[in-house]
Amino acid sequence: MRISVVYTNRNTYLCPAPVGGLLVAQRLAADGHDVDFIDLMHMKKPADGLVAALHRHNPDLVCFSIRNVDNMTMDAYADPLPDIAGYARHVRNTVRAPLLIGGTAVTTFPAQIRAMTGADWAYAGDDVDPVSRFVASVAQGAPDLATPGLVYADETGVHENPFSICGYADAHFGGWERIDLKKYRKGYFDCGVVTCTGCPHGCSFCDAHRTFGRDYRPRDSRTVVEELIELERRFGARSVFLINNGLNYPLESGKELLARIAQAKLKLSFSCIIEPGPMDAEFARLLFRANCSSAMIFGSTLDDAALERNQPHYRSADIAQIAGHLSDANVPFMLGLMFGGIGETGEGVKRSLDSSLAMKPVMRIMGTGFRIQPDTPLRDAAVAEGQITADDDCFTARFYEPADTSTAEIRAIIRQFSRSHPFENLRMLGFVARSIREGLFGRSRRASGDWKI
Ligand code: B12
Repeated sequence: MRISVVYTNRNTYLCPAPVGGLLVAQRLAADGHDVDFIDLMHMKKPADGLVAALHRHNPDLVCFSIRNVDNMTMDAYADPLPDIAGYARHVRNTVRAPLLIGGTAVTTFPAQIRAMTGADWAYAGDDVDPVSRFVASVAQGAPDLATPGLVYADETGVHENPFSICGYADAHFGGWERIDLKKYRKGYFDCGVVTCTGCPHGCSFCDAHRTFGRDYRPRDSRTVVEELIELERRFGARSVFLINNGLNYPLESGKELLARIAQAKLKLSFSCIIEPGPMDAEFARLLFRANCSSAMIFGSTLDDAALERNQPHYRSADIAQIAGHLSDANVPFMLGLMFGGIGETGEGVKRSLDSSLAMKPVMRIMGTGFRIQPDTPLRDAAVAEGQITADDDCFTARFYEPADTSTAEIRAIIRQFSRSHPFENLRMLGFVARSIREGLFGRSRRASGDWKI
């Protein structure tokens, strides 16, 4: 069967390459289908580009890979779905092929996005085996409507088959020749590489358990390093993002991977997220030796009372300790602070910002306002406090307002903090200058000792 797989994401912020869409495309190609990958990210005129590509390939099936429901950003809210519904209309007007949609956004809201795009089928989940079997059944002219994760409609209504998140322990990512990876470099990372999925923490605002799984499923560190080597040697990648919910979870597999990356003597550098929790000096040194260009300590507030209600698995002292390890190991790090959860107060925000000064991050990424996600404690709180109704499915974005402060007040506190500490930005300028230099001229590998695993 001829299949066109379309990456519909056009959000250029840090510009993630379509690793999931490519995994699906690779699998369908391995199954013997004639697959064309259409990447809308960098097209100047995406609708025209899509139509032209569809005319060329004349597919029997079109697949949309849809990443974001929205950007979850209160101050500069962006919702790509109306444009994506427009691309779906172009598909219908151009070819007589059915439309199958998937991707993280679809896993979160399969029925809603199916209805919005008019797709024939939506697929929720990360497992490509059912996708492969379903597409085979479509090719045989008898779509298997019992496929796990499939959402479809018939004369009796809309049906949502249950799905599970399986992770990528046995997956081999690739197919990068199907896209122009160099264009992604402009978004800083050539590509993302999955190292582990899952997160058991259940933070009040996060729905990772629904889309990324509850249990850690680390990938084999050898496979990850093979992918890094291929990205560097074959595709000239200089910088990648290691995809997981914190490279330090589980700590030992994070260390094993870092040691292997260091041994591989790659020139490419990587960025990663450090989730507050287990992390030690050895891990920080391994980050340096493996060529980590920036680590992002990813937290919400630094106010322990608010943390207790939103992210009880850590305290502000844990972040200070991690910052210390990273500084000692000479690993530049950013501090991600996201305010506005349950129990946040103006005083707590001020204390958080003040205590972050001693940590000396190269950059603070500060945000305000949590988008209320389905199936989260934050949603329960929003319903209990009358911010949304009990039947709200959260498809339309609403941002939580803490009871003892407001997102407007928090924003004012952040603005005041930035005005009061203008020199904090100098550290960031030095980091940006170094990043640009390394982006232009490549990065020399850090001297590494003998790290055996
Ligand atoms: C890593 C990551 C990032 C990295 C990306 C780095 C990189 N270069 O790749 C960074 C930090 C840059 C980032 C940024 C953002 N991210 Co992010 N990110 C993730 C994370 C943790 C993993 C995504 C990933 O790569 N998964 C692995 C790949 C292999 O899976 P996949 O793409 O989903 O594809 C699989 C399935 O979806 C399916 N599939 C995919 N396509 C198709 C197509 C068909 C037809 C079928 C059948 C199946 C199918 O099969 C694939 C293989 O299993 C997810 C968490 C999560 N739950 O997924 C959040 C997540 C996707 N991000 C999210 C958000 C909001 C953002 C930002 C908008 C944040 C911001 N405020 O700016 C930006 C947007 C970036 C952009 N320009 O699009 C949200 C999206 C939620 C929403 N409401 O839309 C998520 C879900 C996190 C969350 N729970 O809040 N992100």
